[in-house]
Amino acid sequence: MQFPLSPRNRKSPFYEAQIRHGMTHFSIYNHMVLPVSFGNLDAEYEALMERVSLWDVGAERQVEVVGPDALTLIQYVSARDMSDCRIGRVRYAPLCDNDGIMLNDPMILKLAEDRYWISIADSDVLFWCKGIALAKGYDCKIFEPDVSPLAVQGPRAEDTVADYLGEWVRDIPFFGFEDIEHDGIPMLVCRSGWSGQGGFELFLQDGSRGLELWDAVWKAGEKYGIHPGAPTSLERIESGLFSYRGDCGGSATPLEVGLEKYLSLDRQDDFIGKEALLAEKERGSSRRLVKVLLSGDRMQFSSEHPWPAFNSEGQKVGEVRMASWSPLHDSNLALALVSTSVVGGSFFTETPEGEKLEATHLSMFPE
Ligand code: THG
Repeated sequence: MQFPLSPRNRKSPFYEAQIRHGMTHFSIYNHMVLPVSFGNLDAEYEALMERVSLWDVGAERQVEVVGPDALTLIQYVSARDMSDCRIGRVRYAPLCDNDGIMLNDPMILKLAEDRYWISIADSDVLFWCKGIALAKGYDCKIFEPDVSPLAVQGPRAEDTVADYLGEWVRDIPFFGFEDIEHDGIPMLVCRSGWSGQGGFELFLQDGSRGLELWDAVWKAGEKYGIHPGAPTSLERIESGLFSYRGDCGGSATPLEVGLEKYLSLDRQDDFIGKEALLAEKERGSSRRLVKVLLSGDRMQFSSEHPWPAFNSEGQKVGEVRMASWSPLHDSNLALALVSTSVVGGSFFTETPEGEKLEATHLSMFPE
């Protein structure tokens, strides 16, 4: 099977560097190419855990909201209170529809009192926000700016970025950022990234400088053993980072997938989904995302399809969403969205090849 890329599948400003480093696997994210692997998942995992890994995450698009009603729009679409967020800080903030179903789980960056970037996961938040602003008559501009994040992750990420940009970056707090220009390249330097190993994201603000930025970070990271990589489905499950669509298929609420601590349900002001989420919290969720160990042989890449989950009586109780081999647990590790009736116990799943596997409870996600 081939996957012919076309101009519809946008490439990031770092794309040529991915080809140069021998990218072997990619995915499509926000209609763009998102690198997945350079052919050796073990080496990529090791570089992330022990050294430093450089990721083209340009597919994490920004939705810029600017103008007098920018905060009003942000507050209405975000289930997390952003009203007391300071300039230069980021919050992880689920967006929901009126039924409380999560539409995206972006990071929201506050650039100025009247200017925000919604750094999105894989769904069309631009259209959602434009539609809401139009219907509500909000006075703000909503567009996709020329911004592409490059992630530097791993225990030597800070040394790498400090060698490139200066020692001052060590003082940037988690989910804090600075808007700078370095050697004429405009970028926002943020301590963030979709791994539990620490690091930075450089939000490039001029797509024509992508390869220059990639090469400069690469050069700084060489003495720390920098390696080309990508967000890994394995490490992020181990670290408890949620993947919108991957973990829920676009039909779950943030309460079901363990994101309650990122919701501000006691807010005075209204936001989309508030009533539904409060009602769900009151009656208790009927499903929950859990981390489980899966029996069976070592899997290579993460599973392609969700697999059905069954209880011991053979009744369907949900889905195994993502499964991957975990060196940390020396077992296959999976995330499953299942009925609360089996949460905490074991259940079964069946692969497309007809193999029956047992799932043993490890923890609630994201703990
Ligand atoms: N970087 C940028 N944009 C993004 C992502 C990113 N957009 C899409 C996707 N990732 C959004 N999802 C997440 C999920 C988790 C985190 C960040 C983005 C995260 N969570 C921390 C945790 O759970 O420990 C901290 C959350 C907090 O304390 O507020 O970092 O990676 N640019």
